[in-house]
Amino acid sequence: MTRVRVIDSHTGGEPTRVVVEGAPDLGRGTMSDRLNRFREDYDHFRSAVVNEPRGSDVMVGAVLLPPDNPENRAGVLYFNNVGYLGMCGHGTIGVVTVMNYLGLIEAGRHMLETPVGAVIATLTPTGEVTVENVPSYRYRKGVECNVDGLGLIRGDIAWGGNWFFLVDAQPEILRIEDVEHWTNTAARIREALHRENIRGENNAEIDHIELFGPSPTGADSRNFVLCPGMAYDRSPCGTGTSAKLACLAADGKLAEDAIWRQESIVGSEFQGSYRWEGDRVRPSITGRAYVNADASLLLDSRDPFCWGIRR
Ligand code: PYC
Repeated sequence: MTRVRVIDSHTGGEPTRVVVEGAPDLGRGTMSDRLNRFREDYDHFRSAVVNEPRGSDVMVGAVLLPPDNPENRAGVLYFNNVGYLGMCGHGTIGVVTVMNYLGLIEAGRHMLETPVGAVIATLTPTGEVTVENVPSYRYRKGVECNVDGLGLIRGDIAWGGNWFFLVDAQPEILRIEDVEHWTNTAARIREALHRENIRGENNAEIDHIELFGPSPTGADSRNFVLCPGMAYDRSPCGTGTSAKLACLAADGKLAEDAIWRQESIVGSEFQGSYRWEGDRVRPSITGRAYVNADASLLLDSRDPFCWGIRR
């Protein structure tokens, strides 16, 4: 029986399960080297932590690791029900909140390494976390694709630590009551991108679809984000909000340092802003997480579903 200590939290309704003890030894090196090792040799561990019967499709996992550069506070790898994420904004807010819960960090600025670059997280004494994300940019504007049942639609391709296709769904209001409809719509958009071979820079797969509508509560916008494994993000999605900020900046629709209030389909909110860095933007995303479990997962090799139900 193997014991894995995890601390669960949620950020705006979106769960993060942080593995703090019992993760496989991924050796040393950059987070991207360690991610390759994780993917190649320990993918069953990813599935055991986040998939049913211990987890669920919506669970995002994180492994806390010693940093490659000792000047940074920690390294972190993010994963979900079907694979791995380059960065995760709601997850970083969760990780920082968990590190504080464990007494590993106090309020202040903390540099964390991810496979796609270092991010700086600032924790306030009241528990708010601001993540200065990796440089983000719009790659292509107004890309057309032909979607089953919708016809020709247009969207922007942008990087915010993951690849996004951003579609304006105005004037539709994205209501939680219609979540199956929006899941289905976003899934068909993703299928169309695959069918038409529409990709991010360097042929990267666009695995997140982000729809935008008006906010019913006075935020600047409400979004719906379909994640790679068909779960939708309950939070406004930190990397998705970063991609949105990059598009707003590129269109001259939001000034540097101005606050963008991004609401999710469940009504939770992140505040975003950006600074130009060359031809990219450095997004800052603010939100908060709550710790809701401190537990041990038990991995029993006699259990036929010890390594989770995989898709
Ligand atoms: O907050 O960046 C994010 C995120 C990505 C996938 C789920 N949440």
